[in-house]
Amino acid sequence: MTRPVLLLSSLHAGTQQELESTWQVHRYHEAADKPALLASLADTCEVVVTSGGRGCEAALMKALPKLKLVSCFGVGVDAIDLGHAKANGIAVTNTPDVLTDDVADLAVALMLASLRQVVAADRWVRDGSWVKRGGLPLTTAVAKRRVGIVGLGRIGQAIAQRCASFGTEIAYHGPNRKPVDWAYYADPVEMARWADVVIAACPGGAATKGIVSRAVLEALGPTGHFVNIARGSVVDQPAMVELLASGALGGAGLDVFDDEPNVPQALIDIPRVVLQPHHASGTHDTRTAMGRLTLDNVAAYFAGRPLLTQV
Ligand code: 8YV
Repeated sequence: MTRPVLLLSSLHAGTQQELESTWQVHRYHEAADKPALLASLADTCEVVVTSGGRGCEAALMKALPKLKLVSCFGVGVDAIDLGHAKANGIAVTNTPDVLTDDVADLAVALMLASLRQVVAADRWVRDGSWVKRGGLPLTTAVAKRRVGIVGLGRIGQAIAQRCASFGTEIAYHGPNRKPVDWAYYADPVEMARWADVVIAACPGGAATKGIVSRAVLEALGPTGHFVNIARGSVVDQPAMVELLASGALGGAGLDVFDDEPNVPQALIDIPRVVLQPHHASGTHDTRTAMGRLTLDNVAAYFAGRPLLTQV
């Protein structure tokens, strides 16, 4: 109870409750005078807890010279300055594996929703179009499609396995070829030329910024669909919006955006695009499991035990 922990953003309720009943938690995000809070913790605070979305910048780490651990509620650590952490002996932990199934499920749900227009079809029934106009305009079959996955890590592989069960052809792009039977494309544009659906499942950060470029989206074309459960930064969002609006890109299912929670009005205005509020891991089961890992890493650090995960 005596050890201070700096919390940078609100967390899954049960996780935050347990964190606050176990350690002396200071809520940075709610502090009126943030510099004063940091100054008051400078001599004592060894642990920061944050979310994938909030991350942790170098300036904040610098303000806490005793900092030894950043425990991240989320697998993606692109918003954490890993270079600064590494150079200063600050461990960074995350929550891999426990969210893989849910995130892969939502990727597939977005693919199905985009190809089969599940959300537009729901509106068709509710707004009386079925009665007034008859059946929904025809949509696109899933089984015959070619799916190209950008990033064949844990989540990308789980998406590929799910897609395989639908009978789609599968290929992937990433920095390295993997020991799998699926076709590898070193060039994402070439993969998009081959594919009907491109699914982004890679980490965010500098290495993947804009990897789904205008050229990738143009190669996917007017009958192609783009799904993003990775990070908004991995796609050229202005190009994506422009191509979707003009019909040069067929459809999209998006869980992540630049500048969340703000979504461009131009995207909201395209009814065939399926939009989600960055909640691929947002189930009771998975958020509880992510919280357990986040809490257990903090406890392991204070007890001097090995960390359970490390970036
Ligand atoms: C969470 C995520 O929404 O794990 C990640 O990288 O993007 C999501 O699971 C997020 O981290 C919670 O803030």
